[in-house]
Amino acid sequence: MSNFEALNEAIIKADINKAVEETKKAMDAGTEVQDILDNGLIAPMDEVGANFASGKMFVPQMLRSAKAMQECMALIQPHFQEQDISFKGKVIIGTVKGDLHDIGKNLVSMMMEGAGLTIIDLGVDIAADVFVEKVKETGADILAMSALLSTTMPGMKETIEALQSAGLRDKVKVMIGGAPVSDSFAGQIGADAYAPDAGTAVIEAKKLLGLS
Ligand code: B12
Repeated sequence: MSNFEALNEAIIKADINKAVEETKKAMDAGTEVQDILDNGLIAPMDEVGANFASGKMFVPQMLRSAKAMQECMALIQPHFQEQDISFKGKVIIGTVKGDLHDIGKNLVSMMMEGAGLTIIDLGVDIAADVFVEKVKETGADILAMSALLSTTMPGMKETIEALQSAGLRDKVKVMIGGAPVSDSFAGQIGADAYAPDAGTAVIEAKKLLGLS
């Protein structure tokens, strides 16, 4: 693992220029993009979350840190393209109703796209009926839902129930993720898969599509 101290600090302090400069430096030095992502960009967000939880940081600061992270993610995104794209599948992705967190969802989209899947990103604050309508309209293979708030997690269950009512549940695989979500929650609400991070999300998507 490389030393990401300066990059971590730039994300925590929301110094976008410095964060971008450090990301470029790491890329120029030939550091693995996965390493930059996991240890340079995602790791400091945990500290941002902890600072927020303990009252050391407020929403506008948290948002600026998130922006800094997103700018850096945009730089490394093109390098996630897999060389051996050997399968195709269509994935609808979105953050559930009432929830505006999209960094993790965007990361999952990015990785899945890099793995050769077609992504239909509905954005944030997506109601169950909108997910269902889009599944019907596009014939997607997978519906992927993200939730970062414990209060919005029930939106995942509602969506699965709405798929059932619309007679679409057996036509689409459902995968879920987000910090408060777990494998056991996935089991409870009848989702087909859960993944704790974007890399595992790609592995699980491939499994759901019968490709690995
Ligand atoms: C950035 C941030 C924000 C930003 C969001 C900006 C944006 N564009 O997304 C802003 C400032 C807007 C924000 C607002 C709020 N936030 Co906030 N936020 C965060 C923070 C610091 C980081 C989240 C993040 O982006 N992490 C980095 C990404 C890469 O990780 P991730 O989202 O977990 O995603 C990974 C996995 O979970 C997984 N994954 C994610 N989605 C999916 C989907 C699928 C299908 C799969 C398979 C996998 C998967 O893969 C991803 C990549 O590896 C977290 C703390 C934390 N460390 O999580 C708090 C946190 C989530 N927020 C929190 C809170 C309370 C709020 C607010 C209510 C604050 C307030 N009082 O206003 C509001 C809610 C607004 C709303 N309605 O959504 C709490 C939630 C507590 C809870 N359990 O309910 C947290 C945990 C902070 C805390 N410790 O208290 N927030």
